[in-house]
Amino acid sequence: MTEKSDDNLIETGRKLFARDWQFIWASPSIETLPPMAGLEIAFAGRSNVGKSSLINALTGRNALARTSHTPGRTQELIFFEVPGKTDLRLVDMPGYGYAKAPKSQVASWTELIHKFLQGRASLARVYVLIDARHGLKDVDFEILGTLDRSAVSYQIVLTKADQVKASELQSRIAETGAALAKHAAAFPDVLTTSSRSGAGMAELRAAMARLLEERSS
Ligand SMILES: Nc1nc2c(ncn2[C@@H]2O[C@H](COP(=O)(O)OP(=O)(O)OP(=O)(O)O)[C@@H](O)[C@H]2O)c(=O)[nH]1
Ligand SMILES: [Mg+2]
Repeated sequence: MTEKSDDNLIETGRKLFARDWQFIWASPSIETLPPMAGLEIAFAGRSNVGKSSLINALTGRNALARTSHTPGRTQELIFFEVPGKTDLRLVDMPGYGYAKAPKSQVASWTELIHKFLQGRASLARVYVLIDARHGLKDVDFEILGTLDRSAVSYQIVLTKADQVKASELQSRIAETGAALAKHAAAFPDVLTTSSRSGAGMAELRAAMARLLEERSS
């Protein structure tokens, strides 16, 4: 099989995300997940890192996923799909770490996140979002550990790149990449994005298009 060129993948990714993405399911618990169909790609990260905003930017929709200034907006596993297509689903997740919510609730989201990441056969990849201003924190390493143990492939995406200077972004990419060396299931390359400016969206869409092609061939 010949490798598709980067340009081809960018175009395939653009088309994939120009489709009519819709909300299909919200699950507050591991017992109420939708039946598996096709591949799932999940977006995980600390509360307020920009998971829901990234899904909106990828799909070119302002309000597909609900966003907020206040950490703790997304409180369930939220599934998106294109009507009539069952090849790919996107999963928005509650955040972990600090949130403006009772401690018991944050603990139950965290348990839900870890359970979902460990035990979902259709989960093909997880994008772990990290705020470009802050880098990896202890709570992030707990998630990476769960993904390593369950052998779910994941890639780090630095978010809010518009908020840091180019030089700071370069050192954050380097230090994040270095920290990943010990993590078996991690992609070594770190992506950078801004949902505000659109930077990095074409590359992230292309990465997902590549995954879909690899898994369906
Ligand atoms: N400057 C900037 N702000 C962003 C970007 N992405 C998200 N934000 C802002 O960050 C805040 C949180 O965004 P959300 O998308 O709701 O974050 P989340 O990770 O889904 O948060 P929870 O659901 O609470 O875990 C909002 O005020 C967004 O406008 C970005 O690329 N640049
Ligand atoms: Mg959210």
